[in-house]
Amino acid sequence: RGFGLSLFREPSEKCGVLNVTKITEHGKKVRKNWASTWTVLQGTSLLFAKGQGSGTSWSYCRNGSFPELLLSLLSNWKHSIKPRPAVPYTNCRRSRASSFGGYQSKPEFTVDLRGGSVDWASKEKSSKKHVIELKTRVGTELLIQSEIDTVINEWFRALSETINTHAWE
Ligand code: I3S
Repeated sequence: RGFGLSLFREPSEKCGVLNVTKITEHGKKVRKNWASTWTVLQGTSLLFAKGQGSGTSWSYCRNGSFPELLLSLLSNWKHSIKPRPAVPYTNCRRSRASSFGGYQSKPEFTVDLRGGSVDWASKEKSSKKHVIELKTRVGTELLIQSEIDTVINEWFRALSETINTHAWE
């Protein structure tokens, strides 16, 4: 099913710095811990970087530009969201994607988007603006946020597209 189409469809691939917190893990509520997190959408997986090491040049990354990173760091500082010790400028080019970018060998955690859902979070979920609520099939809920509306809108579109395309896999 859909094989013909998927042959011509580019696999999703997007990366950038987002503010992320888990709110539920395997159906159980967990304490929020917002952190600025290097995020990569690779196929049907969403990968989040461990705050260690520094990756390769990020000119490879289609979605993370230098001004975008600066803006996000400044805005996080303003909103007291702690930065990761080193933001990995991960290379998200498909040819190198398997290594999760340069020196970054392993993501901190990964979620499978298949069978998940994505929506804008209600005010009850977070007082922040531009918050995406992502629910996975296995009962993990994440909040994903950026102060930059164009950035978060693009992520919303990419996540929705991936989830809708692979809903029945
Ligand atoms: O939904 P909550 O619990 O009111 O979320 C806020 C808290 O997690 C707070 O941490 P402490 O309870 O440790 O003080 C965070 O600093 C806030 O950022 C959380 O709220 P927002 O609305 O920013 O997601």
